[in-house]
Amino acid sequence: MLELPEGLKHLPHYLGEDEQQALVAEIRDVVSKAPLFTPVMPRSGQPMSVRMTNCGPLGWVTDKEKGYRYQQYHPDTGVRWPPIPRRLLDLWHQLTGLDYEPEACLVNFYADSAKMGLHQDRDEAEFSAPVLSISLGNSCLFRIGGADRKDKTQSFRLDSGDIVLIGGASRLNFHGVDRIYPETSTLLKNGGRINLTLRRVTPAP
Ligand code: MD3
Ligand code: FE
Repeated sequence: MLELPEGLKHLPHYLGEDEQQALVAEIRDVVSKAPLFTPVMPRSGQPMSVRMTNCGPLGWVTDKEKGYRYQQYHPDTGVRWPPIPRRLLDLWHQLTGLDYEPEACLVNFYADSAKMGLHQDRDEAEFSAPVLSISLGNSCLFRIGGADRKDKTQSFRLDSGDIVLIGGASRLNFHGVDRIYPETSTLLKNGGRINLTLRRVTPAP
């Protein structure tokens, strides 16, 4: 019997088809105002295979010179990120039970060939708040380990409409996306996968 890391909650198929479709429409609107960009690794400038954008007062960005950070503006257009859609804020309050709002919603878009290497999320100043993740479109193979890169990892599949809440002891665990499973969802006409993560970045009020 394998158990998920303490503090990680997987809610399979939490969102129904209609709510998933509504979210995709809202994300398309976000992308029309804040176009997807290709993030690069600090120092090496190596492009990642995932494309990204954000909504909310702060957005996660990266470039060769300044590295990983949160900022108020889109890195290419210099325009402030669009607001987080009400539907996502409602889900945050319902699922976290917190009365304060998330500040960043990172939108990851995976083509069917994209993946994300094992990493920690540690660019936030507030680790007591959980991260809320929503998967849309094709399924993926998600991997999570421990707080040390060498800790053993376990993998499970995330399907469209699944929600993962990452808090407590698992908040600083290494994790990544090993692969996308093509043609496992009809939600996105051109395939691929979208992952949304809602995050508190600055200390909670
Ligand atoms: C476990 N995204 O954006 S979401 C990321 O599917 C990221 O796009 C993946 O890793 C994706 O940073 C995974 C689930 C998730 C999000 C944050 C975590 C798992 C996490 C933070 C700590 C531990
Ligand atoms: Fe992450």
